Amino acid sequence: MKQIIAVHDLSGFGKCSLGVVIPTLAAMGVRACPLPTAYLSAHTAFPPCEHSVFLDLTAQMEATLAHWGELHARFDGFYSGFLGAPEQMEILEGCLSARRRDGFLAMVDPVMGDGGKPYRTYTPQLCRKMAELAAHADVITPNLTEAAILLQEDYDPAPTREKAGDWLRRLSLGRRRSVIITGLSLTPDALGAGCFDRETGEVDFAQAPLAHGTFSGTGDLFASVAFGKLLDGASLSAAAQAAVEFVSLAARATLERGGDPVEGADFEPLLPLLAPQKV
Ligand code: PXL
Repeated sequence: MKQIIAVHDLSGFGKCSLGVVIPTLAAMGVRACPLPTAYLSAHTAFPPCEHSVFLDLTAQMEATLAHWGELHARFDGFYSGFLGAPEQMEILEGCLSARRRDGFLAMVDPVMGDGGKPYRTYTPQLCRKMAELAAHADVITPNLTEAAILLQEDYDPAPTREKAGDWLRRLSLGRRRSVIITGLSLTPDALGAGCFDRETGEVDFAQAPLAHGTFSGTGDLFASVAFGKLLDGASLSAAAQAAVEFVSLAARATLERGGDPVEGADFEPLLPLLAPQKV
């Protein structure tokens, strides 16, 4: 069974981050060992209140990695998302350089913002650190807001194919990493992703029916499915297509049930669709 390090926050309410990553990868036959960056009482799309909890887990991350080292735990990959503090970057850099070996897959979802704005807890310093961490990745999965931050460009909610292709190539840092930009819409009734595969040097687009609404956590759901597929040996464009279709299905099912998009997509009943094919 493949085993990976999953670096994200744990949010108590609102489906996102480790609450999405662990069950999704489990459904795909991958054991995700959580290395939580922070505990939040609810994700940041909910307004803060006097009781909101944000517990920075930087110190526990360092100790946890040391413990895993003593246990000689072996990992097939690393997937990081929401970071809790700039100091976590050095810890993760050390974690990656110590564990890299042939076949190890490092994916960084540079979670920083959405809708053209950084999330409430993301300072400019934390965004700079995220860009440094992403430089170590084999694959990155920014949304359009995060792509603009990484490239220091103005946010564009609807780039043309040509502009998206240019951003994808530039984000690959001269083919050092593959790139999937999420939240790209090529026609009014579709939403999906664009990808640049460092192996082939090709740009490709994956699209699926649009579900109207701003869903929390769908970037995490997308990245989890794409990562599971890549670990299973899928090409970048096949992984992106599978992820786009699964997120679209979960978002549409949520709307059909009258669910609230801010609470996230109801992906749980659909997880059996991700099960690896039995021979
Ligand atoms: O889905 C990205 C994400 C992860 N973790 C937390 C968030 C968000 C987006 O809002 O608030 C805590």
